[in-house]
Amino acid sequence: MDCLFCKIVAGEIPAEIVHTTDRTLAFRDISPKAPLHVLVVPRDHYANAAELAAADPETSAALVTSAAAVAAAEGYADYNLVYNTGAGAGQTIFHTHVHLLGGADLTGLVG
Ligand code: IU
Repeated sequence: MDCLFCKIVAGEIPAEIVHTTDRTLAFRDISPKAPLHVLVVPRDHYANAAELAAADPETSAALVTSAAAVAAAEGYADYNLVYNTGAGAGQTIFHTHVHLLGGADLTGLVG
């Protein structure tokens, strides 16, 4: 399967990795949209967050705990987690990932 994030997980494509667990990998987004913008992905390939949650709820939860660990390590008590699902919602990489955003003001959008 030709999947960019599978290749990052496999170490075949470089990324600025900031956190790893046996289930997850977290790396800085190449085109950051906030002062802190990290992507957390499962090591195994699932197309989107719902598919991951249905197949492997422990790893789905691990994405959130990994994101929280990164936010804490980077000094962000407050942060946003965003899962784009489907091309119409802006998903461009179909290996599920949660965007960890710190220092972004999304309050007018969702709050
Ligand atoms: P999306 O939710 O599928 O749109 O998010 C994909 C993200 O992957 C997006 O924010 C890109 O900037 C990011 N990205 C990356 O970090 N490294 C890459 O080589 C590529 C995309 I291509």
